[in-house]
Formats: sequence, structure tokens, C-alpha cells
Amino acid sequence: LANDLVKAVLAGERLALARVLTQAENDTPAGRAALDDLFPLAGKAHLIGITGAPGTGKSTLVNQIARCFRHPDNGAPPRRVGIIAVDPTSPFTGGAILGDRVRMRDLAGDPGVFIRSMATRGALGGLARATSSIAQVLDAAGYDVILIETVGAGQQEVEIARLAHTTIVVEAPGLGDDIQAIKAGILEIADILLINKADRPGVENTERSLRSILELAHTGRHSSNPCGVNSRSHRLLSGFTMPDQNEGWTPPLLRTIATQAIGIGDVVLSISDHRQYLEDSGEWLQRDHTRLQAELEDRLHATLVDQWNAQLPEGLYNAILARLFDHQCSPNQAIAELLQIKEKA
Ligand SMILES: Nc1nc2c(ncn2[C@@H]2O[C@H](COP(=O)(O)OP(=O)(O)O)[C@@H](O)[C@H]2O)c(=O)[nH]1
Ligand SMILES: [Mg+2]
Repeated sequence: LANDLVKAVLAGERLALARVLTQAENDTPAGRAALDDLFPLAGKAHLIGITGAPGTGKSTLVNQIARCFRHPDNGAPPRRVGIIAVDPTSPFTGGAILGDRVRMRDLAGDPGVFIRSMATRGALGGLARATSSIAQVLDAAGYDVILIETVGAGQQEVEIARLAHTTIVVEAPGLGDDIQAIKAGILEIADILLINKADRPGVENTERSLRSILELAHTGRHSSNPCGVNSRSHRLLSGFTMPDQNEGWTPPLLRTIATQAIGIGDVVLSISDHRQYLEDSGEWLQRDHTRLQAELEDRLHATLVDQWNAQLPEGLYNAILARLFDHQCSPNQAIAELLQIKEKA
């Protein structure tokens, strides 16, 4: 069945694509089988993350950027565009998702565009995993450019940025900009920095504070590890040196007015400049490899924990946890005991 569905996806059937995406997102056996079949065809798409605080205009920008890729004004062939809207702010109502659909309505009916909205369910790692699966399916299905919109909330951005070849950070005037930017700590992951809503008062202030933060961030590049792996993966990745992110690339700071389609051409130019830079420097491959290794290890961790959980005698975990709470055993002793049981089983 997975195979027929995969054939339909490759034949360009949108309903089949939607079904495979749902299965991949939910990590069902059928979804995994489809991904196994599709994976050899993935690895060509340009993954572009668009991140920033709610209301900065990300969805409007995504809509405009997608239109630019669909209707290039330099005579280049149109690119097929996949859009993944990740919205952890509305897991229950779906309100924001509906809003995004409305904002992206210009693209509706274009067979070269596929829009996928996701709500988060549960864990952070789960979201990154599901987003990655969805990107792989769209990539294999022949979408050249995949725009991934995420709401700025800190750690989440770093996780999703690890997925992307190019990360666009969106700011807007009047959102308590500088403090917000520092707090979110997402400027360091920016390959392209946008000040959207440039029609609003306060643009100069925003630009000034962003410039100073940007300079700081890039002086500290070598000591920081903006797209580094989380501590959970440190052991397996310890022999793996992170490339010096963005050495040789200075993130441009651009102004846009997404609602009037102003400045979008420059954004798309910067995107293709960045792609060129990634390819010339070898970073394109490095980023791909870092991403795949991180995904492998993330899934490995999850699988091992699941397997271990399945073997664990009922109630043992809680019993050991209670002893830990009472300081009758240390965390390390608790682990030793939990793993010993598994070996005996
Ligand atoms: N004045 C102004 N409003 C904008 C601009 N871009 C987006 N908006 C508006 O800002 C609101 C939030 O936009 P949206 O794209 O949903 O932001 P998101 O939450 O970051 O995805 C909407 O009402 C947009 O119409 C802009 O450049 N200028
Ligand atoms: Mg949005």
C-alpha cells in the first residue's frame, strides 16, 4: 500500500502527497515505509527556515517569497515551492493555522505550490523530527524550495534552524526589538536578517540595535556554537567537529514591507546568494551531513529508550524514582539499577 501511495506521490497526485505527509508526520509504520521509499529521492531541495516572533509578518513574507520563486522576473524557470507552517502557539484551536491559510490564499490553486500546516503535539524533539520527515517527503516529491515557518520561541528555532540550509530571522519595529532579539538568542542563527513592517515607525531604531547585536554575534561566532547539537547528542557527536558556521558569509540586513511586496526581490536574491556561498564553500554538504547525523542520533536515542521502556518490569521505574526522590540512591545509581534489570531480562 505504501508503495502505491509513493507512486501516486511521485506522479504528482496532491491527495496522495497529503496522505503520505500525514503518515510521515505521525510517524506511523506506513509513514516510515513511505519515507524509506522516498528518501533516495530527497536531498536536492533548498530548505529555508523563516523564524521570528508572532506577528512580525512571517506568513505574509513566506507568501511573497513563494510568489517570487513561482514568478521570477529575471526569466529564470519557476521553482516548485513547498511550505511548512509550524505553529506551536495554537495546538488546540487551529486558529492561527486558518489565519496562515488565508494569508497564503494567493498561492492556492497553483499546482507548483504545496502548503502544509502543522500543529505541535508534545515534545520539542518530536516536532523537529516530524518537520524533518515532512521536508523529506516534499523534497522527494520534487519541490525545489521548501519554506519552513516557525514561531520564535528560543530553543525551537535552533532545532528547526538545524534543518535549514538558510535561516531567515524576521524582526519588526515596535516589538521591544533589541531585548526580544537577545532573549530569543536567534540572531546568531540568522543567515539573512529581515526588518519587516518597514512602513512602521521606529525602523531606524530597530535597524540600529540589530546592527550592533549582529556585530556582536559575529565577533563571537568562533567561540559560540549557534547551530550546535544539544547535550543529549554530545557523546555520539563528540568526534564530529561543527563547521565554523557562516565563516565568509556576512548576514545581510534587509528591510521589507511584506504586505506591499516591497523588498522581496532582494530577499530572494540574498537567498540565492547564500545558496551559492553554501555550495562554493562546501557548507551545503556540511549542513546536510550535520542535519542527517543529528537526525540519526535523535531517532537512535528515541528508539533505544522505547525498546528499553518496553522491557522494563511494570512499576520498577516509579519505585526507583521514589528512592531517588528520597535520596536513597543517586541519579547514577538509579541508572545503573535500571540498566542492570534490562540486561537480566
Ligand atoms: N504594516 C505592515 N503590516 C504587515 C506587514 N507584513 C505583515 N503585516 C501584517 O501583520 C500581521 C501579522 O502578519 P503574519 O504574516 O500573520 O505574521 P506572523 O505571525 O509572523 O506569521 C498581519 O495583519 C499582516 O497583514 C508589513 O510589512 N507592514
Ligand atoms: Mg504565521
